[in-house]
Amino acid sequence: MENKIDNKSTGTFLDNIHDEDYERPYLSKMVTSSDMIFDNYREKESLNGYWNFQIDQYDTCIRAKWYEEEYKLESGMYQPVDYDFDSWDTIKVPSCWNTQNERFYYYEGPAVYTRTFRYENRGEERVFIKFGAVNYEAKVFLNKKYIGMHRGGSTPFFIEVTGLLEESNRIIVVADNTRKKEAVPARNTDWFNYGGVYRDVEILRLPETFIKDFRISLVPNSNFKKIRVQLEVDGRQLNEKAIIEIPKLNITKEINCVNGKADFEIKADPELWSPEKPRLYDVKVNYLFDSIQDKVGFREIKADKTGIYLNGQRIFLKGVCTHEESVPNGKAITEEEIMENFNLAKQMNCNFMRLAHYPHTEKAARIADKVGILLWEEVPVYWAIDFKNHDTYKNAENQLTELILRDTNRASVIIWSVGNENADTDDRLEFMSSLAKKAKEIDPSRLVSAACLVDTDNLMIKDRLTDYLDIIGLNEYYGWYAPDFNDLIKLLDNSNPQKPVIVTEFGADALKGARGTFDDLGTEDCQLYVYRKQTETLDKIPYIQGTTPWILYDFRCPRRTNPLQLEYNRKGLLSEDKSYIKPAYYVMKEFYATKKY
Ligand code: GCB
Repeated sequence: MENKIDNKSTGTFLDNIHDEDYERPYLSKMVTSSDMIFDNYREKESLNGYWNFQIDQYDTCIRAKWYEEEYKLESGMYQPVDYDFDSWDTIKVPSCWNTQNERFYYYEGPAVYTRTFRYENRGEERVFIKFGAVNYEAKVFLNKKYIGMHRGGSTPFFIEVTGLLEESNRIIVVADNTRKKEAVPARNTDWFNYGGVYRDVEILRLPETFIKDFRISLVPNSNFKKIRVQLEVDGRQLNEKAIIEIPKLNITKEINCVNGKADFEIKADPELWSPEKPRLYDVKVNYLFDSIQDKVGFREIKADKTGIYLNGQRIFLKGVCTHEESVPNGKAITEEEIMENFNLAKQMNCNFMRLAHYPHTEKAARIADKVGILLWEEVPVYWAIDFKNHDTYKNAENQLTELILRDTNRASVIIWSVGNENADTDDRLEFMSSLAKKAKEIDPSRLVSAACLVDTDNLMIKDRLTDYLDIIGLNEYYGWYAPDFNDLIKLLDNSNPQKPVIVTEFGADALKGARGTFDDLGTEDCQLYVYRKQTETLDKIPYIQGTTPWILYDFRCPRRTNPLQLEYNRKGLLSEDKSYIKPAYYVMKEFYATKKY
C-alpha cells in the first residue's frame, strides 16, 4: 500500500487556499467493506483515552497539511505554523464532542483529534487500527503519513498499518460531520447530528496469514440440522487446513481452504436460540497461527404470506423503535445504557426492537444475543437521498455491507432494513431494490425490509419496493400527522399485501407530565388515546405481524422547537432520561401481554 500522497497531488497550503478541490487526492485511499476484518473476541490494544482536540472549521489540517508536522523549511529556518497539538485541550475518545463541552454542542464540520502512543513490536506480521465508528467522515494520518479515509458515520473500519508503527507514534484523525446532499444520510433528518470519534479505537495484531471473515449460521430449510460455515483468509498461505470446533456440539472438523476461501456445511443438532432461551455456543476456528472465537446462537427466521416464523414457530414481533442516544453520552452509549434499553423493552413485553435509523454499536447485537431480543438493523437511507447519484449508491451499499459483515453471526439480528420513508420514484426504486438484492446476496439467511410510506392518494399499502422485500415495514401516523383514524381503517381494509406487514412506526408527541383531553396535542392524554386506537385497530388485522411504535424514549432533534418539544422529539414512551414512564407505555405492555404470536 502506498502510504503517502505526494505533495504535488495535494498542493501546498497556498495552492489549497485557492483550490476548493483540495480533498480529491485523499479519496484514492477510501477504506471500505472489503477491508473489514473478523475481530469478535480478538485481543486488541485500546487507543481510547484523552486525545488532543481542536475544532477546525476551515479544514486547515488538511489544506495546510498539519499532519506533516513541517516546522522547518528546507533551508533549516523555522516557519510559523497554526497548530500546537500538545497544547490543545483534550477530549475523551470515544465520545461525541457535543456532549463534552457546551462550546461544541451545535458544531458541525471538521475537527482534529490527535494523540501519541507507544508501540512495542512483538514480531507480529500484520497490524491494523480499528475505528468502531467516526461520524461522518474520517481521514487518518499516522506518523506524518496519510493512511486512509472512511465515509459513513455508523460502521467500523480497519486500516492496515503494517510496517508504519514505531516505538513512539502520533495518530491524527480529522473527523467531519458536515451534512451533505449526496451523503447517506443526506442533509435533513429527524435526529441530532452528533460528531466525533464516538466508538472504540483499537490496535489489532495479526499473523501474516489470518482469518479475515468468518460466518456461521443454520442452513435454511435443513430442519435445523445443518450449520453453514464460510471462511476467508488473507495472506500468503491460502490453501491450508482450518479447524473448526464447537465443543458443546461435539464438533471438530477440518476443512481445506482453496485460494483463501472455504464454504461448507456440517451436520449438527443444536439447541435453537430464541428470545425465551437465548442459547449461545462457543465456536473456535484455527488457521495456521491464527485462531478466533465467537459465541453464536443458531436459529432460523423465515417469512411467507402466512406469517413470520422463528425456528418454524409463528411469531408476532412485539417491538419498539429506539435511537442510539443517551442524555449524558449522545450516540456514544455505554453497555449499561444498552442493557437498560433492552430491559425497558422486555418489561414492556417486547421480543423485538427496531434499531433506527442507522447501525447502532456492535455491542447492541452482542448484548441482544445474550438477553434474547430480536433485532431490526437499518442503514441511514433516510428520507430524501440523492438517489440518482452513483457514488451515493456505492456509499449506501458499502455501509450496508459493513453492517452485514459486522453482525452476520448475531442470532438476534433477523432483519436488514435498507431504508426509511422514501418516496416511490423510479430512481429510488432502482437504488433501494439494488440494496435489497445486495443484502440478500450477502446474507440469504435473513429477511430484508424497509420502512415504507403510506400511499395517501389511494389510502393503501402500495410501494413498488415491496416487491423486493420479505417483510413490508409501514410507517403510519394516524391520530397524529394524519388525524383521522377512519383513514387508517380504510387503508388497512383497502390493502391486501402478499407479505407480512410490520407497522414500523406509529405514535404521538407527549411532554412528560403534560395533561389535557385526548385532543390536546402534545399531552400524555393525547398520546394515550393514539396508542389505544392504534392497538385496537392493528390488533384486528391478520396480515400485521409485528409493531414497533415510535419510540422508546424522547430524543434530541434540533428541528423540534415548540415549547413542548424544546429540541426534543417527544414521541417517547419514556422521557429522554428514561426516568419517567408515560401512560402510553402501559398500553403497549398490555397489548403485548395479550398478543399471541
Ligand atoms: C417518521 C420518521 C422518524 C421521525 C418520526 C417523527 O416517520 O421515520 O425518524 O422521528 O416520523 O416523529 O416524525
